[in-house]
Formats: sequence, structure tokens, C-alpha cells
Amino acid sequence: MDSDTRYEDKWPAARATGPAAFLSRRRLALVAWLALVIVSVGGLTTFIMYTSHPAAQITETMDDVLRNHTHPSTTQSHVAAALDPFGPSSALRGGPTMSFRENLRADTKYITSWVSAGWTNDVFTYINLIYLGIITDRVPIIAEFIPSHIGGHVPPIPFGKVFDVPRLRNLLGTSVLEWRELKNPSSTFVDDIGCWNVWEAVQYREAYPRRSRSTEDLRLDISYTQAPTWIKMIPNYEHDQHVTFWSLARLAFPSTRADSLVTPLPSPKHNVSLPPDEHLLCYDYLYYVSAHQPFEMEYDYSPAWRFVGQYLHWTPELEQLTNTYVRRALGTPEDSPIPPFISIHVRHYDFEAWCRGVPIQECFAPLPVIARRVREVKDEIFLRSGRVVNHVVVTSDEVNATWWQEVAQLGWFTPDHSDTKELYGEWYPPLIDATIQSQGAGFVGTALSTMSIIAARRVEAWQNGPVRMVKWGTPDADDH
Ligand SMILES: Nc1nc2c(ncn2[C@@H]2O[C@H](COP(=O)(O)OP(=O)(O)O)[C@@H](O)[C@H]2O)c(=O)[nH]1
Ligand SMILES: *[C@@H]1O[C@H](CO)[C@@H](O)[C@H](O)[C@H]1NC(C)=O
Ligand SMILES: *[C@@H]1O[C@H](CO)[C@@H](O)[C@H](O)[C@H]1NC(C)=O
Ligand SMILES: *[C@@H]1O[C@H](CO)[C@@H](O)[C@H](O)[C@H]1NC(C)=O
Ligand SMILES: [Mg+2]
Repeated sequence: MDSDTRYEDKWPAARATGPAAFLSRRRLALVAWLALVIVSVGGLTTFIMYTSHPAAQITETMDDVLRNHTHPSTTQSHVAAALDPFGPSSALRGGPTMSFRENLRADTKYITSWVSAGWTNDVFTYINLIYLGIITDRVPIIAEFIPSHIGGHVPPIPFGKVFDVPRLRNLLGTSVLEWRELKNPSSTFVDDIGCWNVWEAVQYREAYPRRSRSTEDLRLDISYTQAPTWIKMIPNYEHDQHVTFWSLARLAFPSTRADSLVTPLPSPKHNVSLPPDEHLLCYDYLYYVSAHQPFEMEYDYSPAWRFVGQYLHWTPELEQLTNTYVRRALGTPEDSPIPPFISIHVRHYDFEAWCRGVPIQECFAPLPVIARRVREVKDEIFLRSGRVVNHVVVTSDEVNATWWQEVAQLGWFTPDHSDTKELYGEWYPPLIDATIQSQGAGFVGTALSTMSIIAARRVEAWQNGPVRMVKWGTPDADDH
């Protein structure tokens, strides 16, 4: 099960022509139906997320060795500083500490937030956090990915195990840090902190700040101050919950902050009341943040994508692992280059909840409809570059073996995940599949899936490849 935001992702269908479009009758009906789903799914998710808080398991890689500041030898810190000038040694006092406060530098300001949705939604959220850090001149501090769809028994995975953080901060030319570099992950010390409560200023269903297991994992006891309601992008509109980057940025500066202070909520553990921290600024939830209109990530102008997202590359370890899966799928020998392929993401499974009684066979796009999109992508690659790309690699959350057989009958390839979980852990099937998606010479995705949306952006930005999204919901949804 998972968080409400997966269902709210459906709203992109209604957003293309701006807020006025939300108000048509059909859309109101859709939105009302979605609200129901959100409420019913939300409770279960919250239950799952709060019944299990396994300790983070952090295994060491080269990355960690470069960042070993617990007792850095002179050589190590020189190597680290030379390779990674915006790394922790430039922005923190030292290695991870028991209380995060011991590690903050007096001359540096920081910003943080938490995640509480599907993995890709959480990637969007961290991209938003980093962009907000850039426009407020604050060092973003990123927490771990939480296993919302993976299962409550699975430990969180550090952001830096998935994404190449040193490469990101070098490309950005500014610091981006992880919480594990700030506060010792095994510390049991509970830090008090004041944060902004954005959630209650933008939606009317939940009378509390957005909940996230990240704050438990980080051992933070938070006193929340409700943000002013003018931060909401579409005033008083209950069917959207976005804010703009700059409305949140205003709260990061002294005048608006001072004007906006109201009595904080006492913290749950220590019963302390604190105004929003000025040194480590924090907001409860940054998924629903855009520059100008809701759900912006798939629009060409999205500043979060253009200024941050495109620079967020996979770790070399994840890319290498993915290459072994692609080689095996295509039958490419280890010493030969991987031939170009078109990648496909078919999002099924819980998306059934959006079919609203339409039988799955008529709701999800059938394979011939997907194949039509593959031909378009293939033709466009040929037109653009003269390359003929014949290989197709399919990734999906589908569990129906007959469907996978039909995929194989089309001559399409698939990664073999039969022992991925046992070998690498439960995070790795989606991590490898997302990496495969991003490596396509062209991409065919599933409309409304954030995983597909970001894969499409990566293929455009990293492979200069054409992309298509398959529409679904009715038998003729993708007719065009
Ligand atoms: N292994 C694998 N998992 C997938 C795939 N598609 C979806 N999932 C799982 O379902 C989750 C979808 O949630 P999210 O990432 O928020 O994307 P969205 O729900 O499609 O917008 C992923 O994070 C995966 O855990 C896939 O192609 N392969
Ligand atoms: C970090 O440094 C300490 C002390 O020098 C050493 O014991 C430890 O093994 C190092 N860890 C890594 C990952 O290099
Ligand atoms: C929390 O603190 C307030 C103010 O100091 C006090 O009035 C209240 O009784 C405390 N509540 C609990 C549960 O300790
Ligand atoms: C599995 O997929 C096949 C082919 O797409 C379909 O005919 C069958 O009904 C599916 N089975 C289930 C249980 O959904
Ligand atoms: Mg999602």
C-alpha cells in the first residue's frame, strides 16, 4: 500500500489548462471521487508507516570512504576536499554528531524537509528541497528514502546510495548534504526543532502537519508553526494543495518570517514550543511545490527539473549493476557494448484503483497500443539520428505471468529480477528498473505515473531521445 499522493497524481489530467479547468463538472466529480480514495487509502498507509521503524542499515562504499570524517586522516580529507569541494568538510564542522546542532557551522544556513509518499514522489520532493535551498541560499540536507511501496519491514535507503551526491553538488557548484553526514544515524539523542507546517495551510482534510517516518528515523522532536494561508497557490481551493517556491522562500527571510509567527504546536515528545528554526530551516512537506502551476515536473519550463533534477544522476555502482541486468536481458557479452534500446515503463498494479469499475483489460493500455507508441519512438529516433533501434526493454510492476509472456512474444526483453531482492535487497528491483528506463535511446511510459514522468525527462535530457506517454482508463484512451 502507499500514500495518498499516488492517487493525487491523477490530477495532472485536469491541470493542463490551469485552475479554471479544475472547475468543470466532470472534473469536480473526478476530484470528489479521488478525495474518497485518498481518505480511504491514507489511513492504511499511515498505519503501515507508523508500525515499523527499522533502523537504517548503511553499508559502506567508496563514497563513504571519501567522506569518512569521523577521524579523518590528513590524506583522506585532502583527497575528499579536492574531489568534492562542496562536500561535508566545506559545510559542516566535522563528521556526524550525536545532536545535529553540534555539527552546524555558525556561518552557514541550512534547509531540510521530510518525505512521505511513493519513491518517485519522494525523489520529486528532494529535488524541490534542493531547488528551494538554491533560491534561499541555504545548504539542503537530505534524509533517506523511506520504503512506502517497498514494505514497512524494509530499512530506508540513504539518498546517496541511489544518487551521486558528489556529482550533483559539483554540477550545481553548491553544497548538498545528507542527514547521515550531519547527525550520526545511530544516535539516540532526540533533537528539538521548530519547523513550518505547510500541510495545514494548503489542505483541509488533515488537521495536523504532514506526517513522515523520516522525523522518527532522524530522532527529531518537532514543534510546528502553521504557515500563513496566503502561501497556497490556488486560494481556498480544496482540490489542490500546491504552494509556490517563492511563497515558501519568503518564510526563509526575516521580515516575512517575523510577520508570520503564530503560537507553535508543542512538540510531541518534549512538549516544547519553538518558532521555526532560522539556522536549520525546515518545512513538513515539499512535494506539492511548483513555480507557477500544479504538478509542474513534466512541463518543459519546470525550474525544479531544469536547475536540479537533470543533474541528479545515479551512482556509478547502480549504473554498473543495471548494465549487468541489461546485458543479461539482451544477451550482450560482458566485453561488448550494450546496443541502444527503447525503454518502456508499464505502470499497472495499484493504478487499478483509478479504473473505477472499468475492467482491467479495458482500462490499462493493451500491448498493441504500447507497440504503436514504440513504433513512433523508433521512427523519431531514425528521423533525428538515422539510427535504427531494434531492441526494446520493458519494465513494469505487473505481476501477471501471462502478461509477461505476451511481452516476450513481441520480441521485447525484460530484466530478470527473480533473485534481485535476495541478492541486493528489496529496494533494487525499482532502482534498477528506473535506471534502465533512463538509459533508453527513446522511452515509452504510462501517463500519470511519476516514475514514467521523470524517466521521460531523463531520456530527453541525458539521451536526447524522443518520449511518448501511453494514455489509459478506457479502451480508446490512447487513440490518436
Ligand atoms: N520494480 C519495479 N517497480 C515498479 C515499477 N513501476 C512501479 N513500481 C513500484 O511502484 C512504485 C510506484 O510509485 P512511485 O515511484 O511514486 O511512482 P508512481 O506511483 O508511478 O507515480 C515504485 O516506486 C516501485 O516501488 C517497475 O517498472 N518496476
Ligand atoms: C573511518 O576512519 C576510522 C579511523 O581512521 C577507521 O577505523 C574506519 O575504518 C574508517 N571507515 C571507513 C569507511 O573508511
Ligand atoms: C506542556 O507544556 C505546557 C506549557 O509549559 C503545560 O501547560 C502543559 O501542561 C504541558 N503538557 C504536558 C502534557 O506536559
Ligand atoms: C493475466 O493476463 C492475461 C493476458 O493479459 C489476461 O488474459 C488474464 O486475465 C490476466 N489474469 C489476471 C488474474 O488478471
Ligand atoms: Mg507515486
